[in-house]
Amino acid sequence: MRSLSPAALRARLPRRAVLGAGAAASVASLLPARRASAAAPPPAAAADGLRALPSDTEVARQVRAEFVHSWEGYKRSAWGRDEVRPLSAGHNDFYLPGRTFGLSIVEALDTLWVMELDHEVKRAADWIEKHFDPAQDGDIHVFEAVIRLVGGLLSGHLCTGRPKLLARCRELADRLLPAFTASPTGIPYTRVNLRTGAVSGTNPPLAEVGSNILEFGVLSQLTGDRRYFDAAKRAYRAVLDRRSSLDLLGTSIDTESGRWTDTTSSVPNPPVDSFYEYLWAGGELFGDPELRDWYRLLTDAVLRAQGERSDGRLWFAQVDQETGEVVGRSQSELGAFYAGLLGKGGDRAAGEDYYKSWTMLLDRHPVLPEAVDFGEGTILSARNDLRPEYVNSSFDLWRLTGDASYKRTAYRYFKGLRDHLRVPGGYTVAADVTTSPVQLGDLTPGYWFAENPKYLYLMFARTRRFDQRKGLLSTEGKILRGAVRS
Ligand code: DMJ
Repeated sequence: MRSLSPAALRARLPRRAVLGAGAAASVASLLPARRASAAAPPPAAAADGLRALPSDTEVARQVRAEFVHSWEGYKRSAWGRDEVRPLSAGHNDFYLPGRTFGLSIVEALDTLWVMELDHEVKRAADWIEKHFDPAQDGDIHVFEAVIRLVGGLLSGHLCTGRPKLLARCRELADRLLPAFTASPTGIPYTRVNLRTGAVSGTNPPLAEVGSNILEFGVLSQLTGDRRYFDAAKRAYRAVLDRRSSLDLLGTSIDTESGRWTDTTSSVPNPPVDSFYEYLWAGGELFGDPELRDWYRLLTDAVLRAQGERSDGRLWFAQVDQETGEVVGRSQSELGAFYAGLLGKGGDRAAGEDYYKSWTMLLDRHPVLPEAVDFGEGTILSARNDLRPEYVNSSFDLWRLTGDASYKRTAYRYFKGLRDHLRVPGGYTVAADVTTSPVQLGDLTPGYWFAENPKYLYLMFARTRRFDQRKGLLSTEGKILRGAVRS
């Protein structure tokens, strides 16, 4: 894999795609009063994080304690339901109103295991084996079922060895499969009724088209049944066949006609984000040369057409897939995962630079806002949905480089959440991170139990249960390779 230096990347950017001085000045308004530069002392928050970083063992202990705090909150107020509302002690039905898949239990399973909370692992796995119902009568969101439930059951099986978890996983996957097999193009429908198999929803964004191949591929490996992997690969091929002359993809596409319904290339923002992550990871996990080639081809095009540098910061603009014309400069926090992906995919310098852009925001907002406009230098959404993407990249880049600075920024991220989003009932989302105190919402999203504490724990704990060299996690933080049972 080729590594792209910042200088090379800059040289490859089309002139019109590089921000002018005016735009650069407005980006600066996202910076703290004391600007970060190589010569200047680090901003207060960074210096504090550096001074205050305890030993790895101590950080791992703190992270585990905070995970247990939120897990106990879920158990107390919402056990068996999808998600907890930690302020009101209520719950949220994530998939179907009035129904439950025990989402937070499935999400937490491998995190509980990796943290050696074995009594809780048994309790969670017992609940799933007894109560998890993959045949409920309702139209379920296929993508959210694959990355959270199929992935959670798979990793739960890989970590614990319990065969019934794999059986539940396979039954659910079989019920999701019509979304792929009923499609004339191979591009999946967005919803399927788990009981009847009826499909609906013909306008999936790319994340929903591609973010299946890891879960379906591992399921094929474990069962010897190729149908899952083949369905996921067919969906990828259908989209790659429809790339533009610039080798760019759009944002959403029609299941039945195969025509683009949104021709904006919006990498790494949602709703395309994990489409690209799964290309790289699929190539890695299954040794599939086509997936590897597709990742390289598309990533070269994205770096060429969408990368923008301003004030030394790297961001990604939205462009028309046919003309390359810039149509927007918004950046979602969900896109922060891309720093780690670029690093893993061979573009280490670009990945590290993109990570720095997000760290600059962390200097200013210890709890990151959901979205910014890097052209205007404004916050587009001041919410925070307890997002894991920044620390996902800390984890990926630390594993790749061994650079301790990623531990320091990860710890600052952790402290920001603990200082601002911890409540007696666990951890909650924020309605506005720009107010003091931060204005809180009332939800612990299921992914919290799968992602943020796990990335942090795996960075600091010297656990025997995870192989740092071989380990591979899904977009939902599920351990799909590298769980060490013994
Ligand atoms: C998670 O469900 C997954 O990481 C997904 O790929 C998109 N992001 C959410 C959490 O923000």
